Amino acid sequence: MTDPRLFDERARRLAPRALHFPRPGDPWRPAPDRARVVVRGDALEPAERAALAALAGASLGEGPGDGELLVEAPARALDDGADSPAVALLAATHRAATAPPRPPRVLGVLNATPDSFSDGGRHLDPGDAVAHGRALAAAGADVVDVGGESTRPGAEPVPPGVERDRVLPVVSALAAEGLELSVDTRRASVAAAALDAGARWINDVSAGRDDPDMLALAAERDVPLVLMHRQGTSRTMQTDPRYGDVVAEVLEFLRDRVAACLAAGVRPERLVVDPGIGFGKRLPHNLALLRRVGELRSLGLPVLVGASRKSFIADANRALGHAGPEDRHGREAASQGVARTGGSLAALTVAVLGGAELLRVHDAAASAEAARLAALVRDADALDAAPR
Ligand code: HH2
Repeated sequence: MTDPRLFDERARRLAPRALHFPRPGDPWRPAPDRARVVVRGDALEPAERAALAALAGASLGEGPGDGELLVEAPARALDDGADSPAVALLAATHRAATAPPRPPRVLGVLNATPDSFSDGGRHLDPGDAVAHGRALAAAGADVVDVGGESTRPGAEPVPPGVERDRVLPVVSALAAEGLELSVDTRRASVAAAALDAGARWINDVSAGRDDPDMLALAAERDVPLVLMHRQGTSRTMQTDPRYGDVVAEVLEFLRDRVAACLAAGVRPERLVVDPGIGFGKRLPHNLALLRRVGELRSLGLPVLVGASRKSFIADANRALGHAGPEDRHGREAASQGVARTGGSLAALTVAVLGGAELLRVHDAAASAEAARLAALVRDADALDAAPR
């Protein structure tokens, strides 16, 4: 359950996060009995530092980033220091990061666009799009994510009327068949129309920054809202993305956006956070976000990862001296679904092992199967609970 302390002013200044991979050889998930939380040292007041240092078995050391402090303590000890705001915040951060993730759910990508990077142009006709949405659901997508504007690097924005006309007939038809739908849009007017037509989620790659009305809409309709990190805009984001510690910066951004949502009246139970793989990130940034996706769980919210078929997979191949099919045949191969399958499933597996609960994918059948298996590996006792 989300702890509001994770989003208050104090938390935003301290920018706490649970550290999952401080050393090679550490386990995939943080040990529930040992808290390992990073805070910004210069925002820690002397009394708070003293309260942390006084915890039984605690140690304060240098954190991974500039000016950061790594606090390690037995989780039990954190309860004893709950009077101190910093200790209470650390306890909440640790609890959120170690809460067992729920079984993963899959969002199938349905782009009713002429120019999406993977399936652009294939589902521009509403009949084709509806058929594909149906197929995604039949193949195992729990939610179908309908978009009418490409966000691929370099994409030009489309007028809202055009976006609405692409999305609405598809949403109406699939909602009438009982599918759970999300609308992938940065515009409140498009989101509102899609909700009226039967969509149940808003997926906003701008995290409510591109349209000042988006957060109020999400609050009023009380629907799930995906907040994604993006550096720059679609047009510019891959020009020269830079970060210090990409995970810390993404986390800080998401914490700010969550706070803005709460201030606008969105209930925390409705929020989902997403590191925005490929949105203003180079290969090392994308890999770090996948490897350390569990740190995003310290916000206490479900994490969504969309890595499916993205170009970082081709970048990884190239970096390792393997030209993938998409390097030889360009976008055509990717659009036929033959490219990047292995990389997509590998990225999804890493995300699930790190505790991602939602996966945005193109190939619903293979992804749902991979997600189930990865979750079974992650949650060793899940098999005992499952019917056989
Ligand atoms: N990625 C894309 C679009 N929407 N939404 C979320 N929450 N997370 C993502 O990673 C994400 C997203 C880009 O992929 P795609 O829809 O396949 O392509 P395009 O943007 O070109 O339509």
